[in-house]
Amino acid sequence: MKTRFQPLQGPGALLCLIILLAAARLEAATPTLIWSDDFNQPDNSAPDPAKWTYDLGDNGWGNDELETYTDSRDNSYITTDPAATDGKALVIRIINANGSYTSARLKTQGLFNASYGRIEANLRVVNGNGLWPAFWLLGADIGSVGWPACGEIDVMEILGKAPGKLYGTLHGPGYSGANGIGNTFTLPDGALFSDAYHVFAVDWSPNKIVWSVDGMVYHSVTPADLPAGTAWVFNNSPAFIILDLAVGGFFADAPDSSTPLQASYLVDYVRVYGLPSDAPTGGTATPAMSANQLNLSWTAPDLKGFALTGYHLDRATDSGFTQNLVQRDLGMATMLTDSQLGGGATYYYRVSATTRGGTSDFSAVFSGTAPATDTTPPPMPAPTPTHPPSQGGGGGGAVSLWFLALLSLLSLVRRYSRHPRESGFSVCQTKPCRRLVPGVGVEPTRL
Ligand SMILES: [Ca+2]
Repeated sequence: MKTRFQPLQGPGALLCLIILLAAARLEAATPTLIWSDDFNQPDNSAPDPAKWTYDLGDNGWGNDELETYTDSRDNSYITTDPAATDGKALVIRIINANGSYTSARLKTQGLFNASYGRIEANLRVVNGNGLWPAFWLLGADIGSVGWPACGEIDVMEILGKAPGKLYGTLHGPGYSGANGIGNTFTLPDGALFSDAYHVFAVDWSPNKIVWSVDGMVYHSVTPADLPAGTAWVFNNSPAFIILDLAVGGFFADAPDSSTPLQASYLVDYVRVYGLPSDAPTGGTATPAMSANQLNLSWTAPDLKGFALTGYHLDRATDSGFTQNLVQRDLGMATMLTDSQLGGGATYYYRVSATTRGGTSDFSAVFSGTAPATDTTPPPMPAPTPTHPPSQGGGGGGAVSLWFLALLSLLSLVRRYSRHPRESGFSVCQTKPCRRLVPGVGVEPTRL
């Protein structure tokens, strides 16, 4: 069970930290899986509608393509595939029916946007002249700024006429279409990407995007690689994922009689990992007014669009964090009191942020010396009561008044009990007695 540092509640808060002799454990900055689809639903079912939607139609898609995209199960469905890591895969199938092509283009637009991190997919592409499978990203702001200002990251494009060659390309304003900034990777020994699954990925970070296949980096772009005067539109600019199988057009060339009438592009999985954020800054450890306590604080880092889930704090009695190391996972507060420290001892701290995108690096080390004595000012003297205090605070005054009223009432009862004929109050026991309630003018109920 984990114990916790406690958020600072107030100057008098006494918040305890039990010192544990924890083994040294440096927290690595680990990417976190933040979105994925393994396409492991029952055979012939649709791709998860919570994750995928469709582009539909036959408008050529800016490339004079031939296919009509549909949301039919003829063109996209889940299948059993022993070659997939989990035995299940998404099929995107292109069908040639008398020269009319139907296919599918799935996208996460409006459902999920990727940002900094690793975006990867395990894919088995197709072989055939004119076919053009792809795995790519478009800036989520395409609706407002248009293309190519939204930015486009082509993680994988492979042409069916030469499926041993992979294209990775970046498109943006001033470097789009044929002027995109790309590179290629060709499998050795005549191997084809259509023969087996391969993992295609980009690692996207501020001012840098890196392309890889099966872990081998073959392309990288930074703002320094852009044409002069053009803008890098990939910082703080989330993008949605697209998987499609096109045919024909400017890039892929036309299909011919050798092109299969049906071809299946297989998607084992798509996974998105977040990158760690920057480290927290401005850490301080200042003596508290109470003995044996330090007040800690720091400043949240730039989270780069990832949601903060908390902080991780290390404390030790040496700056190398090898002596008396204590490690805690905290909430989202950036102030807390560390207590039950050794008076006069110096403690060293470092803090990292935990986000949906992973754990950040540690902050710079900060330290403080816990006070040995209590410097809390003496409490204010209690005011002298002007009348005897009553129990129960503010309600005590009311109790006292009721008590006095009851005594008065008993006194009246005793008085009138000795003179029943003089009373109009409660002693009309043998004959009717009329008495108006003052100010109301109605008769009371006769007893
Ligand atoms: Ca799968």
